[in-house]
Formats: sequence, C-alpha cells, structure tokens
Amino acid sequence: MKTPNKSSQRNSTDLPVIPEPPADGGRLIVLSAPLTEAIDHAGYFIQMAMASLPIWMEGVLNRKYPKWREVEHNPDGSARYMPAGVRLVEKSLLREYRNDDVVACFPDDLHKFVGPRTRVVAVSTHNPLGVTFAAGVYTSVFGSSKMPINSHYSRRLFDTIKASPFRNNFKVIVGGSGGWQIIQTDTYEELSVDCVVEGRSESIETLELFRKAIQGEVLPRRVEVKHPLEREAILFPDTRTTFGVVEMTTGCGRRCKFCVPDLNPQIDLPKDKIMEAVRANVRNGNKQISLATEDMFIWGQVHTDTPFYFPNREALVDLYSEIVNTPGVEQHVLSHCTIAPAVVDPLLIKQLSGVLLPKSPIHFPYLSSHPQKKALAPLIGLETGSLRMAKQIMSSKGVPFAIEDWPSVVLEGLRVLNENNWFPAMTLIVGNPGETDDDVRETIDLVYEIERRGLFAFLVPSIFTPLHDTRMEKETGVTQTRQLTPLQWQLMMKCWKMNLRPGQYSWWGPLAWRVGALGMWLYKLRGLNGPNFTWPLMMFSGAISEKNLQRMGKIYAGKPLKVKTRRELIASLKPRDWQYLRADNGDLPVEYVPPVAARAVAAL
Ligand code: B12
Ligand code: SF4
Repeated sequence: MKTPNKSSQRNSTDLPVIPEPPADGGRLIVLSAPLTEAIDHAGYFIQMAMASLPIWMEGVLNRKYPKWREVEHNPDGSARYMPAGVRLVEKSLLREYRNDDVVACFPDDLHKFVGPRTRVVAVSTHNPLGVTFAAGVYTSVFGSSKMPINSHYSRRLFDTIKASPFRNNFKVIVGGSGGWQIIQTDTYEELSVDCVVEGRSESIETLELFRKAIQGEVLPRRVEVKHPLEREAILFPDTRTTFGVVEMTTGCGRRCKFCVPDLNPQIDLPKDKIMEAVRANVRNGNKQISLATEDMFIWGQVHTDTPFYFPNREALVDLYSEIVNTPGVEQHVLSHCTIAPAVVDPLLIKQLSGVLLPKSPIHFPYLSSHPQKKALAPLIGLETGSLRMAKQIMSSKGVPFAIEDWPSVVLEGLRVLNENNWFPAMTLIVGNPGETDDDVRETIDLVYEIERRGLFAFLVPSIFTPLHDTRMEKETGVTQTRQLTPLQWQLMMKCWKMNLRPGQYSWWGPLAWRVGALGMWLYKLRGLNGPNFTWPLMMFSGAISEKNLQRMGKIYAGKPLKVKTRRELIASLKPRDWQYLRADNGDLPVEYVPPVAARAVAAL
C-alpha cells in the first residue's frame, strides 16, 4: 500500500492541480498532522533532523532517505499511520461520532475528505513553527532560524487547509504539544486557525468544543482543557501510530522548572492497555514500537509505597520483555529517561539490555560491545554542569541523590549505561537566564570529564527556550546565536566535536570535517554567528589543536572534576532511603541492614 505522496504533483505550467471535491460530500471531522511529523520512516532520527535543519538543507535528507515521502494508505485513502496524538483525538471523538464521520489523513489527501459536509479540520502538531528548544538553535546556526524543514511542511499543511474551497464551512482546531507555538507567535490569522486546544483530547471540554464547532458557533482562540487524573481515563490507540508510539506514563515528578510534561499528573498506564495498543499496531502492519514517556523508570513505581525514583526492576523488565516478545514486533526504540536510576540500580540496566538490545534498530559499530553492535539510545536531560544553575532550575533532577552531586550522578550513570551498551542522547541548555561564564565553565568541565573518562553520549546543546506554561515561561536567556559568548560557543562546539568521535575512525573522517567546517565558516557561518564563534569553530574543525588553542588563550582549558564513586554516592543517601536499595547491586553502606532483618529487629 506504499504510494508516493502526490503533494508535489504539478501541471505543466507548475500551477497546483485543483482537485475534485469528494463525491460523498466529505467527512464531518477531518484530522491531520504535518507530513514530516507523520512519517514512519528511518527511525526517530529523521524527524529530529527535520525539526532542526533549515529548509535549504532538505536536499541532504532527500539524498540520504530518497523514499521518506512514501507513505502508506488504507484502502479508503485515509492514513495507515498517524502520530499518537492524532490517534487519540480520533479515539476520543469516536466515543461520540460515527466511524464514517471521522477520518485521519495525510496532508496531501485532505481534498479527498474535506468537502461541503466538513465542519471541523483538526490538526495535531508537535512543533509547527520550530520555536522550541534544540530545534530553533540549529537552524539559526545555519542561518535561517524561522524555517526548519518541519515548519515548512507544517505551514504547507495550514496553507492547504486555508486554500480549501470549503474553508468557510468548517473550523480549524489545533492541538498537540506544539500548539502553544501558534498562541505565542499569534499566527492564528496567518495559518487560518480558529482555536488552539491545550491539553488532552480525552477531556470532556474537548468534546464540547467539537460540538460547538459542528454547530457553527464561534470558538474561543485558546482553550485549556484538564488532564485526566485517573489512569483509567487515558485512552489508547487501536490503530497504527507513527513509530508505534504507545504511551507509558504521563508527568514525571522531578519538577524541573523549564519542563512542560512535568506539569501533567504523574501517571503510569496499565500494562494490559499498553499491550493492547502494541498488538493493535502490529495488527495494522507496524513492526516497530516505542513507549512514550518522560522517564521510563517511574513506570511500575507511581503511587506505591516506594518513592518513584527507586525503579521497580521486576515490573519494568516484565513489561519490556512482553513488548519485544510480542509476535510481529521487530524493532523497539526507547524514548526518554533520567540518569539517576542507572546509579540506583545498575542491574536493572543490565537486565533491560538483555531484553531490549536484540530488537534495537540502532547500531554503533565503534562503541557497542554487543556481537551485532547494537545499542540503546534514550534521550536524557543533562542540562547543566553548574551546581549553582542546577540548584536553581532542577533541584530534584538527580533524586535520590543531592543535586550537589549532579556531576557525579551524570558520570557514574553514564558509566553504567555505557557498560551496558546504552549511549544516550543528552540535552544541555545553553544560555539559561542568569547563566554566567563560571556556570558555563563548570559545564565544560563536566563535558571534558566525560571525554577524559572515555564515556560516550550524544551531547545535544540547545539554547534556553522559555516554554509556554512552565515556571520559566517569563524568563529570557539568549535569543540569537550572535549573542552567545565565546565560552557558550566552546561548549556547543565541544559537544559536537565529541559527538563525531565514533565517525572519526576512518582515515578520511577527520580531514573531511576539518575541510567541511572551515569551508562552511568561510562561506556563511563567519558572518552569521559573529566573532565569538571563530575560535570554537577552529577547535571543532581540528584546524588548530585544542592544546594549542588553550596555550594561545583562545579557549578554556577545563579542569578535572573530583567525582564520587557509586559507593560514595550510595553512602550519601539518607538512611531512610537505604530500605529501597537492592543488595545485589553491591556498594551498600556498612551500616546497611537488609529490610527483612530490619523488620525482624523492629518486631523484637
Ligand atoms: C514520541 C516523541 C517524539 C518522537 C515521535 C514524534 C511523532 N511524530 O510521533 C520523535 C523522537 C520523532 C520526536 C521528535 C521531536 N520532539 Co518529541 N516527543 C515525543 C514524546 C516522548 C511523546 C509524544 C507522544 O506521542 N505522546 C503521546 C500523545 C498521545 O500525546 P500528544 O501528542 O501530546 O497528544 C495529546 C494531546 O496533546 C492532545 N492532542 C494532540 N493533538 C491534538 C489535536 C487536537 C485538535 C486536540 C483537540 C488535542 C490534541 O490529545 C492527546 C491525548 O489525548 C513527547 C513527550 C510526551 N510525553 O508527550 C515528546 C515531546 C512532544 N517532543 C518534544 C520535542 C521538543 C521534540 C523535537 C523538537 C526534538 C528535537 N529537537 O528534535 C522533535 C520535533 C519533531 C518534529 N517532527 O518536528 C517536546 C515538545 C516540547 C514542546 N511543548 O514544544 C516533548 C514534550 C518532549 C519534552 N520533554 O519536552 N518526539
Ligand atoms: S527530569 Fe525531565 S521530564 Fe522530569 S521534570 Fe525534569 S526535565 Fe521534566
């Protein structure tokens, strides 16, 4: 059922072909998402690249993935797969509307379903304007901060909706984790959006809004709807989702001030429903599954007698084993997690590796010790190496360990992960409000320490973005790459230099980078990013060695960190937390008494 998308089909005079309206009058409610957020191709990486690369670099992705526009359709022309958000809106609506009233389709098929009968076109979007963290920054480094590839395709979707001959008959409702970008940039008119919904589709208020739209009532510009508080109230897709995304948890609990998902209630979803959604994906032709979560390690430990930051090893291993052993699941990819659990329970990491590595599509030939060079690469927030900054913005990020031990938690956690073939992507925030040169130096120290210890993570620095609704919403940090200080540039370029280490084992790799980076600098980047960029780029390209740049005083040399071992970290825990430690991980405090023995003593 794979068909190339007809989006770019043009007539000989290069005018868009005006399609015939649907013969049946169209569907009452039509759901869609930008093509670049719906594609189910080449793993997560392609979507992340599309969020970060400017549209003028689209050709690079076209060459690497010539088939990325080929999507699959159901026999009626609807989309075979859609982002999980779309699927849940669909599921929520089907509680009230009939199957043939609602359809989810790819943007280029809208004309097949939007007709005189249509009253709502609803769009789900993750990142429509590219103004979120780690997306804006890279496009702006390359010179066009406003139009990442994903934004281009999002705008194209909105243009198609705007140009519909039936536009006056229907309302356009937008939702999803990127809806706030439309509110914040006030692009309602430009994108022809009537209403942005913030919150989940399961909510009664969302259904009410669709009712109003169908009756032709005027909609408010922005509606905030409540997040269900009970796990039973969360719906699950029974059709195929992009990348086989199935929700595992909502919320987090670590309370970082810049975080959006943490504002949601902390819920771990029932295993039987997760498994049903996994099987539904497989039934509909999906071979890949990924559980959506902010921190996979809280699953099975939410609202139990044990604090959520002491993972439930048995429950997690059981859940993931059942998923990867489901007939038809050929690939499984991890989404997000935190790093402290790797220090708390290294054996959990080891057992999960045993379960998950065989089905991981990720291969790191130069890093992995797995016989087939497989690896796991969840996304983890490192954010900062500065203790002052960490205390300010994420004081519970490393619990049960004190935030003062954050660098040690990162290094120990990474050691455990790497030993088990986990090579995470770790995000760093550059330009936090109030960030001083000393703060950046401390983060650079941590990055050098990672390198010194031979540890590996893909370090993804992004410029601080005040996300809507967070406790840092009103704060501003750096807004343009030209404002970055030499140290902030050094941090960014050092991260990227380290990321390229595995690709540098060929004879031609280092030379290609040197020549390429210098060429780009001469051609474009020198003017765009200003003088503070020059020496860090020289360091990145390797044109001048880091030692020489340090000797010349052009970059900061970094200083070795005094780091706690796992044993020392465990010893630093509050004695009341010892009861949650697992003896089979070792490193227990000398005064530790196993829980059973402790209970026996207490009973005397
Ligand atoms: C899986 C995932 C991905 C995957 C797959 C995405 C996909 N297309 O399916 C990948 C890895 C590719 C990805 C990429 C990115 N992601 Co992402 N991703 C997630 C994750 C973990 C789960 C998303 C999900 O499917 N959730 C489950 C569904 C059901 O939730 P939902 O989409 O929010 O839908 C609910 C509501 O929003 C609402 N809803 C949704 N649509 C609509 C529509 C209407 C009309 C209505 C009424 C309601 C409604 O109802 C749904 C529930 O009923 C979330 C974190 C999270 N827990 O949500 C981050 C998250 C959404 N991603 C985020 C980011 C920043 C990105 C990237 C920009 C990262 C980057 N720099 O590369 C890119 C952007 C990709 C792009 N194409 O532009 C941020 C968004 C921050 C923000 N608010 O702006 C999040 C929240 C992560 C975080 N911790 O901050 N992502
Ligand atoms: S650990 Fe991650 S998901 Fe949890 S609150 Fe902090 S940033 Fe948010």
